[in-house]
Amino acid sequence: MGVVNVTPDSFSDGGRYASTDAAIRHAESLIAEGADILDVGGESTRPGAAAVALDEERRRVLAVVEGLAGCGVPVSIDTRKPELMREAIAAGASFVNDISALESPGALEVVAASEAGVCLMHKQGEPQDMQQHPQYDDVVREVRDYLASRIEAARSAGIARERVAIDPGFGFGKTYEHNLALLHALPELAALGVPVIAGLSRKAMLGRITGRPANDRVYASVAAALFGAHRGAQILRVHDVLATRDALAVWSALQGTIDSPGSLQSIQRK
Ligand code: HH2
Repeated sequence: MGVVNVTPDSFSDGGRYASTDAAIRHAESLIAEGADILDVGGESTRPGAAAVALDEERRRVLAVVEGLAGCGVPVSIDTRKPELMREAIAAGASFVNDISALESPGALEVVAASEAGVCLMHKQGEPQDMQQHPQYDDVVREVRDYLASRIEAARSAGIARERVAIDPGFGFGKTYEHNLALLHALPELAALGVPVIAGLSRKAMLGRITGRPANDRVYASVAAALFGAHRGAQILRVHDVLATRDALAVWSALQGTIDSPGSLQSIQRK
């Protein structure tokens, strides 16, 4: 899943694709790099970010979603606002990525009334203050139980499991240690029986490990994405599609040589 941030202030690429044209060009380059899905967002949810009004978020993203209709890959709308979910779906989005797991009043109904897929993400608190004092008794159990309850809420509203993916929400009201615990526990989340999305790309935990600023975390992000995939994430939300795809291709080819040694010959022949 390639990230298309149509924002002035996203934490790693804010302002680079803030115009409709720049965002569409960026999206097209992500498709050329091998993105299977595009995630278009008009509100930064980085720690400390202020909320964006509906009109402004709409102005940022709708023309981009429309412009990408027919681009060949599914378009996801990254929003918490039910009105914008509905409008983006009408404009061609076929997936809703909601960091509030459809908790906004009316959001479950909007997705239920469509055929769109949906990502239900866990977060603790709101972007403005979520990193101030994240607290859990048992982060893995609490995140897993929350996601299970949101899958059930979606099902009761008429959204079949086949349309649902879940995401532990790395960095959304989580300390470094919470993020690590969740990364290790991805198999437990995958056991809930729907695809798991992992969004680790360029995030602060990678800065803490490497000491590098957000724009310099490509290698760190690729390593984290591989680890996430290895632990069972089926969708990787990334800024650096080409680097991630190449790494995944090599990793899975080499993995194949371990799982079935015969495939080594087929790689050698290439
Ligand atoms: N992370 C961000 C935004 N949306 N959605 C899901 N499902 N999972 C994530 O981990 C996730 C997300 C934050 O990253 P980014 O969009 O690059 O930054 P910003 O919120 O500053 O625009």
